[in-house]
Amino acid sequence: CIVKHEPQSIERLIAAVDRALTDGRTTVLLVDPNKGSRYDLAGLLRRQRFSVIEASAAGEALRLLDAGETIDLIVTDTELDDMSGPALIAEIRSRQGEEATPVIGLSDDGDARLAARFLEAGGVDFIRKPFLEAEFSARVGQAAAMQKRLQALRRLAASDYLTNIYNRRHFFLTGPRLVEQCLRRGDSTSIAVLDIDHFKRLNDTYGHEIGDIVLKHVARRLKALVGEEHLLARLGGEEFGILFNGLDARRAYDFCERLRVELERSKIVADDEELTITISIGLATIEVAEAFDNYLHAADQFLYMAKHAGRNRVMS
Ligand code: GH3
Ligand code: MG
Ligand code: MG
Ligand code: MG
Repeated sequence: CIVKHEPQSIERLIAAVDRALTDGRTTVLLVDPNKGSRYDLAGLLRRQRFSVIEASAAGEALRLLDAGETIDLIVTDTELDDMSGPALIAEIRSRQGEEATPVIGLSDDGDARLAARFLEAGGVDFIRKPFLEAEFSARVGQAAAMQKRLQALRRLAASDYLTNIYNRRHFFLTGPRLVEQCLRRGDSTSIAVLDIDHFKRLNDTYGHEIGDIVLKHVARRLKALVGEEHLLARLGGEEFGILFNGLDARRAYDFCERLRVELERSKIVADDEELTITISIGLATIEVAEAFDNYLHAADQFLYMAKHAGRNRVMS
C-alpha cells in the first residue's frame, strides 16, 4: 500500500486539535460546603462561560463522577466535611486512573504546608483564599485550556486518521476491559473481524484515491449501524473489528448478517462511479477469560473460512 497521506494528515491533526479546543463548553464541578462561597465561586466561573455543576461534599462529587456526568475540571475547597482535598484526589484517581479529571484546590486555612500536600497528591493547582478574582479566573482558565488540549490529543491518539473511527491501538487498549466487564456481569460476548472483499482489485481498477473514499464510506456506514454501544475500530487496511458489548452468539450473528446485507446494498458514489462492495465477517464468541489476542485470532480464523467459502458471508 502506497502511503500518500503524510502532509494531509498533519493538517488534519492540527484541525482536529483546533476543533476540540473550540468545540463544546467546559464543565466545572465546584465542591464547597459553604453555600455563600459556593454561590460566589459559581458566579465567577459562569462569568468565564463555564458550565457549573455544584456539590456540597466529596461524596456528592464522587457520585456525580460515577454517574458519568461530563466534567472537565474540578474546583474544590480542600476542607470538606467528609474528606480532605488529598483524599478526594486519591479517590478520583482510584476510579478514573491515568485520565483522572484535574482538580484545583482552594483553602482559607493558614497552614503553609497545605499547598504542597495538595499538589503532591496530584492536584493541578492550589489557590489560597482570599484571592484576586483575576488570578482565580486566570488559573482556572489555564487549567481548563490544558485539559481541553489533553482531551483533544487523547481523541487523536485513539482515532484512525483516514476514517475517523477508533484505531487499532484504541481497540487493543480498551477491548480487554470491555470483555472483562461483560464476563463479570455474566454475559458472553462476541468479537467480529470484517474485511472488504477483493479490495485490491478495486484499488487496481479505480485507483487508490477511490479506494480511500470507499474505506471512508464503509467506516461511516458501520459507525452509523453499530452506534456507541459496541466498540468499532479500523484494525488496518480494509479490515475492521467490532467488540460487542455483551451480545451472545445468536444475536451477534444476526447483527453481523444485517451489517453484511446493509453494506452489500449500499451504493458508494466516488467521482462519477457508482460502486458496490461486499464484506466477509469472522465472528467468535467469548465465554471465558483469555488473552485478548486469542479472541481476535479465533475471529480471524472464521474470517479465513468465510473467504474460502466464497466471500460475502458471516462465519462463526
Ligand atoms: P480478500 O477478498 O481476500 O480480502 O482480497 P483483498 O484484495 O481485499 O485483500 P488483500 O489483503 O489482498 O488486499 C488488501 C488491499 O487493501 C491491498 C492494499 O493496497 C489495500 N489497502 C490497505 N490500506 C489501504 C488504504 O488505506 N487505502 C487504500 N486505498 N487501500 C488500502
Ligand atoms: Mg474553608
Ligand atoms: Mg479484503
Ligand atoms: Mg484484509
